[in-house]
Amino acid sequence: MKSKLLTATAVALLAFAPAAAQDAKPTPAEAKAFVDKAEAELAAFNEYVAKSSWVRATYITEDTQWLEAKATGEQNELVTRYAKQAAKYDGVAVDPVTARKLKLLKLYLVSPAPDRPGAAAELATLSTKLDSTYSSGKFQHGGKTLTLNDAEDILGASRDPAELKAVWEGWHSISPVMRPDYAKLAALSNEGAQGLGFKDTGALWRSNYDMDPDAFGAETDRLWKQVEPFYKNLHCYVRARLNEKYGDAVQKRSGPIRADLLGNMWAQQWGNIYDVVQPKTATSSYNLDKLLEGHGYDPVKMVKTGEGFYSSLGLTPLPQTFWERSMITRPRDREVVCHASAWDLDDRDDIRIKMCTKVNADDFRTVHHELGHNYYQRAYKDQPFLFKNGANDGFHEAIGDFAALSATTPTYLNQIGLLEKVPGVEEDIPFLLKMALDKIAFLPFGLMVDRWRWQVFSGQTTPERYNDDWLKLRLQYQGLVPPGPRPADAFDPGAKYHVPGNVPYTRYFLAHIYQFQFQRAACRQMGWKGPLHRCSVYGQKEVGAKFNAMMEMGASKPWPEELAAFTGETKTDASAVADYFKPLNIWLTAQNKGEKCGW
Ligand code: X8Z
Ligand code: ZN
Repeated sequence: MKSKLLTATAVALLAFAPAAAQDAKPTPAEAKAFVDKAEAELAAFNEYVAKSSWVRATYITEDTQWLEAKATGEQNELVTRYAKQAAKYDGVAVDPVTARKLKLLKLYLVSPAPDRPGAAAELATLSTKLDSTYSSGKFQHGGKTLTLNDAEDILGASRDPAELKAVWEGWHSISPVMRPDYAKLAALSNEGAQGLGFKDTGALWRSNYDMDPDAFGAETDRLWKQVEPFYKNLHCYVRARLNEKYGDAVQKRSGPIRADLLGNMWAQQWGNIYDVVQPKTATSSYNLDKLLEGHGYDPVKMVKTGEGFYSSLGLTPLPQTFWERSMITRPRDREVVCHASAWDLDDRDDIRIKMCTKVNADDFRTVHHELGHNYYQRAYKDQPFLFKNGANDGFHEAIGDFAALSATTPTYLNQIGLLEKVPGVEEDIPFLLKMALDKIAFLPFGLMVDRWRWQVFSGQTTPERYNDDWLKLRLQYQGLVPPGPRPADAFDPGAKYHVPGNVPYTRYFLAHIYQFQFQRAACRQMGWKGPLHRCSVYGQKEVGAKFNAMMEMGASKPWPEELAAFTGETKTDASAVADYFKPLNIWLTAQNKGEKCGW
């Protein structure tokens, strides 16, 4: 979560900039001076925005919403002005650093506001309201009021199809109220993006990858084609096991899978139903949920363990303020944004996480994920302001996931005393199946969320079609259907955090590929000869140093160059995913013999 802002004085300065200079073509020196000034002002104001956002996210009230919206509205107005001014330097022969900064300035905002009075304030108010509505969403079930956290626990653990359906539908009842606001947000954001010269907000989002936005769209298609057969294999296998467990009346052996049976509210990670789909012949000797619980882990211990992993790579421990200022558990007496995030409040050392941590395997991974963001932020803190960011947003999401690939190996769990005995090769398939239920199952979801938003922004999906098109994409990419007919006012995309939260999602799709490229490269560097999934970089200081060197580059270079710095590769390449899961894909193909795969 990043946000940047400027002062009221800065608005005045920009608005009344002398007109004389406008005719003559600006010089490279003037371009550089402009960027320097923009960076200084954006940096100074950023702390104010970050703090108001932090307070709202950890204490949702009328007043904190007002404060955040005011701060982010001013920020949006000012950054948009700077982005427009940056266009004045198009075609000026500036140095490469200034050129990159001018480009990043135009791409800075997720949703730029239209350049007319009141528009930025309206956009900011809508954003804060949507995020807060989602975060305080509750529904009634079995005589109780449930939060998303409660509902997620049931979706993960219950094997009663009627209960799963009720809870799934219950959570999805919190979002219809958001639909008109979301439509307004999308329209304002599009108008703002067009004002900056983009076709629409989707094109703005796709312009963040050091290539033409259309080329980036095509790149995601290419990557999906690389992994789609594997997903279909997993889908087929899981569907057969669900059919065996629940029978034809609940889950047929052919066609799409019922989304509420997969252990997760959005069916984006399926690891929670491992017990339902586990191999009949090879069993897993441990369950990470139970190990954590059995060893008396609490949320702080989970985070300390995460820190320990990064320290083993030679990274400096988290600052004392991290422990004093982070929100690690859900406060009992106030509304907060529970969706996990990592923050950098002062663009230097004031890094924090905000999580409603539960002691389970999902959150064990999430802790490593969030800390990855924090270590990245700290690594690039000495970069100039506009380069204090990931090489691209997929990198930012992949850092912690890469760490978690090692931190969930049985070898590592054994090293930190959680697991008594490291299982032999006979448990490779169970382990890989668990991993695939999270990582491979995620891929089509990681893609479809923004496929939907790209369609919304391009105008292909109008508000009346919001839900139908969402369901169409869920079916097309994931092969899933809702547990029953949806009500006419349903707005299912609003029941996924990143839609009301206005956070682009393709980043996670990319991260699910990058993390395996990082893993493959790191394991090569340490001379690992065994299978990729058994490799752990725990304690590998040289790998850590090289990884940190990449992280320190921040957004200063095009991402292929940064990828090459660590991996030697310059392309996003799903062959690393195939390498990691190779034995499982072969195994799944054998299991699926005789099944009619696909939907
Ligand atoms: O939103 C997140 C992180 C914060 S950046 C917890 N993730 C995606 C999600 O929950 O939908 C991590 C995995 C995908
Ligand atoms: Zn993240």
